Amino acid sequence: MPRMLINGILRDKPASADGRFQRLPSVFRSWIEAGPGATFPAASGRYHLYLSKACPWCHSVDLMLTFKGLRNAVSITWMDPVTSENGWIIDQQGFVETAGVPRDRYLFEVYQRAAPDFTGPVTVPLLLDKPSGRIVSTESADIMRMLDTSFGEAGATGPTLYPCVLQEEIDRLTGMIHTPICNGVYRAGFAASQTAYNEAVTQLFDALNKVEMVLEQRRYLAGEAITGIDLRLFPALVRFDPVYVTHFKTDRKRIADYPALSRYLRDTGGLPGVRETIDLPHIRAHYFQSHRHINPAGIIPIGPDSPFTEISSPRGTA
Ligand SMILES: N[C@@H](CCC(=O)N[C@@H](CS)C(=O)NCC(=O)O)C(=O)O
Repeated sequence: MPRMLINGILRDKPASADGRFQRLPSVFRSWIEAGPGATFPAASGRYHLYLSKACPWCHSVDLMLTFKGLRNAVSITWMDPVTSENGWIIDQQGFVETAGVPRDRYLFEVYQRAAPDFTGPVTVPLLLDKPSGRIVSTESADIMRMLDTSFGEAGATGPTLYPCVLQEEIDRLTGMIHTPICNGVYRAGFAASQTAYNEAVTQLFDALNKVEMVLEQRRYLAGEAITGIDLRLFPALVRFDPVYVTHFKTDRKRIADYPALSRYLRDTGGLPGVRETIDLPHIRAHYFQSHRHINPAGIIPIGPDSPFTEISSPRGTA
């Protein structure tokens, strides 16, 4: 049973009445700004991220760190692949002692310490301000934007991934991709009624068909150069054939059946530093073994060939 914090106490999440999966809105939405007067000023070494290699929203943030050259500017605590009765478990083996970051067992303890009366979901990604112990943000889109735009004086490299001239187009693409695809796979997979499933899966494939047409014309979503919206779509595509098709019943087509999306997945996956952000066995273990309400025996299916299986499939190590 999924859990959430209610007045600071971990409790079962109430089920939705109509069988539709609802992702609760992020509550922490403060902003890191460049310049001295800010409550949360941009600075190398000041902020900490709690991330999961399995979670697509975290993957987008991880990709932003890579593209902006910020891997050493922000410290990170990673989650274990499989979640528990108490939600996300902190990876103890990979835990790096960091000033201002107590060694917790579960992610919910971070929320309890920073906001003792918090009511809401216990989610990754989470951005922490180490000096104050406050949670800056739990919204991946905002975290990506902050890393992209506020860290210029704090070590970020490269051009913005949300350039002025493309903002309108990126916003249009975000509307086409975020709800129907990135979130749509979850709405299909966690639907508790046929109507809710049908609605989600129809919107999902309508959107994928549209994106396929965009990518027949363009190398990346917004043109010849990669932008932030690519960093949001890519994690969903990486997980699509190896996980979503079976686990979330999104089986009308695979990404492998779309020539332009397949080409894009391979090209983007081949960019410097991108492959290192993908741990397919970890991703597959997470989905198939954490969501026992839709996969009670926790069996990890053999999975298809995908551009990333050869480096990391459990089949390669069996
Ligand atoms: N709005 C958030 C959503 C994050 C989110 O839902 N993360 C999932 C992992 S993929 C999570 O932690 N779920 C745990 C839960 O809802 O209890 C974002 O984009 O940052």
